[in-house]
Amino acid sequence: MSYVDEVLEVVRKKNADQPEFLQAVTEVLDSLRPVIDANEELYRKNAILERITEPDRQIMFRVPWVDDNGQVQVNRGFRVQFNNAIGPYKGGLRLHPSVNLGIIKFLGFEQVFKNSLTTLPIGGGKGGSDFDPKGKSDREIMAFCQSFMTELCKYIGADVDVPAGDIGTGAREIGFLFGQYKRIRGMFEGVLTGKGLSYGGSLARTEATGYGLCYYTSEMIKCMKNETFAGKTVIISGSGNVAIYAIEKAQELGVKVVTCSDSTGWIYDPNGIDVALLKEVKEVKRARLTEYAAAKSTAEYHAKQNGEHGVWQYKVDLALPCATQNELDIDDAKMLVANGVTSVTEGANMPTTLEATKYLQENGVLFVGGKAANAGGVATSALEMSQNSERLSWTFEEVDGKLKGIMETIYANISDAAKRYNATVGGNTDYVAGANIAGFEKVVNAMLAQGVC
Ligand code: NDP
Ligand code: 2IT
Repeated sequence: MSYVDEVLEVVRKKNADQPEFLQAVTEVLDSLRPVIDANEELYRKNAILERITEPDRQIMFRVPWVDDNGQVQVNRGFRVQFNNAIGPYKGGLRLHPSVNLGIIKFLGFEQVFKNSLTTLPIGGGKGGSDFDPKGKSDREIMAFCQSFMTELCKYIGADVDVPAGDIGTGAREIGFLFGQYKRIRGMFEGVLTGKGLSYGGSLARTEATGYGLCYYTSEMIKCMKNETFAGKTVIISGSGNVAIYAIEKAQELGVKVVTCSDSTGWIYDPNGIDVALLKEVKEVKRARLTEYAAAKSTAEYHAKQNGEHGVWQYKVDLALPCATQNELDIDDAKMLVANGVTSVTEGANMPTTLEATKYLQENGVLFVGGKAANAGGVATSALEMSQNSERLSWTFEEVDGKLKGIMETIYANISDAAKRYNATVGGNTDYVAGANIAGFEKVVNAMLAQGVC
């Protein structure tokens, strides 16, 4: 049996109840086969694959807090510190009722490769809780965040582990978390990113993931197809941080975005999504998309029903999934291909199932996974860390310019890695393999140099 298959078998046995983690590991190890085969003896001797698939540590803790009725509530908190071979652990905190250890491990595992691709010195980690922020008052959110940080603060620090936002964790939550860290540890340091601008945040961090996704997509279609992003029509899913700023940048670049969605339904607007209205509904009112539809006569609102294709049913040029994992399945992929969609670039983490990914790639769709395409968010977090270290703030243009450069470099590096290993699929460069290989190479070199640890 090959080294990859041996390790996959062990990982599947040890983590049988964590389907998302197994999905992420299977995708990565499968695509690393050519690299592993070329270095099998060295990697086997050093147990590289066993070590890279096992987190350095997994922290789980009780988060008790008091709701507005005086009732004590209890949630489960997580921080998985996956790999710090190339820098302090870095990755977001997800607050969503679906969060469990397997979800946090999949996200932490992917973060290791993504952070390596950014070219910046950050290791991989992820955390969160099964706490549901929806419908909670600001006081309840603060109570939860303070309790969560009371435990988490024992394990993090500016040079140790630097959390940030993810689903359900935005500027408000980061503020409450930062305040509690500062209070308990007595230190004002860059322990979190995505901070407010008045206390160490970076300009352009809010926009970075969505903007970076557009910079990446634009660069790829320029290099691969000699086409411009401008003039294209696209579908975007989600209506949170990543989706909103992907829509904003796409429109700025002359692209028409005709959809957005949330967990209960989606909007189709053939005239293009009104991003100012979407921000008002989602960022200010924290309301549902029905409010968007009520305020916009050209928009159709569709309530989500199982078995429908949602935003994936429309005939457009490109698709940018920006909501959550496994939101694009094989039937959706078939519809995208039938509709002539030419590229799928992931703003979310693992939004496309393995089966759908394979189908898209084999049918000539340029497919780029989130590890590369959404790396602009964490890259800009690393730029926030740099600014905190030198106690300076860069201008929006400076940060945004660096972000654009990083996304173009990621494109070049993953294309180069794919070329070096002849990784092609469906007549295109295999960007999934390219990203995993390029991300892996840097981490593995650092692991080998640092000995058995
Ligand atoms: P937000 O919380 O701001 O928005 C999440 C969006 O996804 C909302 O529209 C939400 O709808 C929808 N969504 C969440 N869970 C589900 C679900 N189970 N089913 C259907 N829809 C769902 O999060 P972000 O925009 O920050 O994150 C979106 C994705 O991007 C995630 O995969 C995240 O891991 C990834 N990501 C985020 C980065 C960042 O910097 N924020 C960086 C890189 C990746 P609803 O409001 O109804 O729940
Ligand atoms: O998935 C991700 O890359 C993020 N949620 C951002 C992490 C970060 O540390 O900025």
